[in-house]
Amino acid sequence: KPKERRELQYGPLHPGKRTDAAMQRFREYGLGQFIHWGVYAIAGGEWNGVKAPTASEWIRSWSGKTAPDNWKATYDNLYKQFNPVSFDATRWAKQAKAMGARYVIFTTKHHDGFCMWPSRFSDYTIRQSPYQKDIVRQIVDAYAKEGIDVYLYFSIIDWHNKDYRSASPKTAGEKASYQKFLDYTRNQLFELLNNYPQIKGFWFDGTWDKAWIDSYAFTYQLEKDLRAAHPGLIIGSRFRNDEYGKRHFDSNGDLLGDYEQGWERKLPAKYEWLNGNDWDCVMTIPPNGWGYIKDWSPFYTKTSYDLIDMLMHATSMGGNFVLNFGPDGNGNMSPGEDRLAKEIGEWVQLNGEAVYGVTHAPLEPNSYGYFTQKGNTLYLTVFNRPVNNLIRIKMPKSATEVPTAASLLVSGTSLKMKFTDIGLDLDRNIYVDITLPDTFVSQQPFVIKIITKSGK
Ligand code: JFZ
Repeated sequence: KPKERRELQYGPLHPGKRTDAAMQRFREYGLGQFIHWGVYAIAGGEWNGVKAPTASEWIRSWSGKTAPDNWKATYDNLYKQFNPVSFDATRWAKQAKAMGARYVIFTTKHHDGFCMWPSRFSDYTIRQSPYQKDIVRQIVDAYAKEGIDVYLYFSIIDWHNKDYRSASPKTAGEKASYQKFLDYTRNQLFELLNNYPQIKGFWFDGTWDKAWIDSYAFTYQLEKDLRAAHPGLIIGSRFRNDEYGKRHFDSNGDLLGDYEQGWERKLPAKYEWLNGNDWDCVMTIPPNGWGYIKDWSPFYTKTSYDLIDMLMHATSMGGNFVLNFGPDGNGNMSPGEDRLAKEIGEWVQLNGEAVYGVTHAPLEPNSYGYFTQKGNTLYLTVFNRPVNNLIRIKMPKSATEVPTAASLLVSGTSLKMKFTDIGLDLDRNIYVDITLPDTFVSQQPFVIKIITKSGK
């Protein structure tokens, strides 16, 4: 017997998928850039004997044996040294553009509470640092100028605000204090919308505390008001929960927000897991570190090959892939990030047709690589080239589109294509063999472009 649906007062504001232009644009991004930048960049994962094993942006809360007693106070004074003299938003934006990023997500405020814009509602902002200038504005302007859509990361957790708490408020005093925190959060969000009206959305984080979860009536209204103030605004599933405390998906399993925001440093193995929802995957280069890390040498850091694989994995399942950068305290990307941005950009420059504005292709996954689709064109990005140079594609017998021509995207060279009976099976699937020329050598993943035509 089908489970009865729960009557919800604080479920999704937009049941079903959005069809407006802003959301359609989101679906077509393909590749994005995440930037984690704040006071933690000065520490770079290691400061005063404190060494964050991974997540360097969390260093304030690493309280291992070697941490001095006054470590948190030390961290809370680091902003007095935040003076990224080399910061040039235009340089970053141009790099992101060259990498092929179509949107950027920038940390306006991480868990430590430090605001990268001069917030009127806090005394712990870029204005109080020696640098003084509004960093969020520079990012928004420079990226917008490059045609890259801007999203603002915002942490609800705020270790600096004395009214912030993780446990649910119990006493009247606690409740009044937490209400102050909620009002502060609301004020900051409207401040960001007012200051930077070009932004396309918010990327929320730090929303897992019980106090926030219990504030579902407040957060519901807040989401409603933010959307009303900024038509087209995109908010992921990590902002709020329903009245039963269900996060990302409500008590009926329906998505909260415009896209699934839970794909963090992981990718779905099966397209079906996504239930047709929009989504993006945010990914670090080191194993789990979002802020600047001085020394990458203890870690495996992903190569451009790894990252392009993940990019195509994501786009083949209808998602966007967002690569994180953690600039240093002076305002420079690390040399490793510079190199990866360049390598990814070179690849995307050649193969972008298979990356942007594509959808999931309704074909069985194969071991060669990933399919993406645009209208009557299929793209197969090959990561594993078979030793016999023969790519066999299985189409379901129900396929209404059949392949008519195949070529190498990078050169336009047409490829021999034959329907084969070797694979003929009881299900009468259609098998198409594409032969790669022996003379075609590639050190990179490459794309086979397949034109299909209605065959029925
Ligand atoms: C959060 C932050 O704590 C972290 O510092 C970083 O900003 C990242 C993007 O977001 O970390 C999370 C949040 C959620 C999950 C994992 C890490 N999650 O749902 O698996």
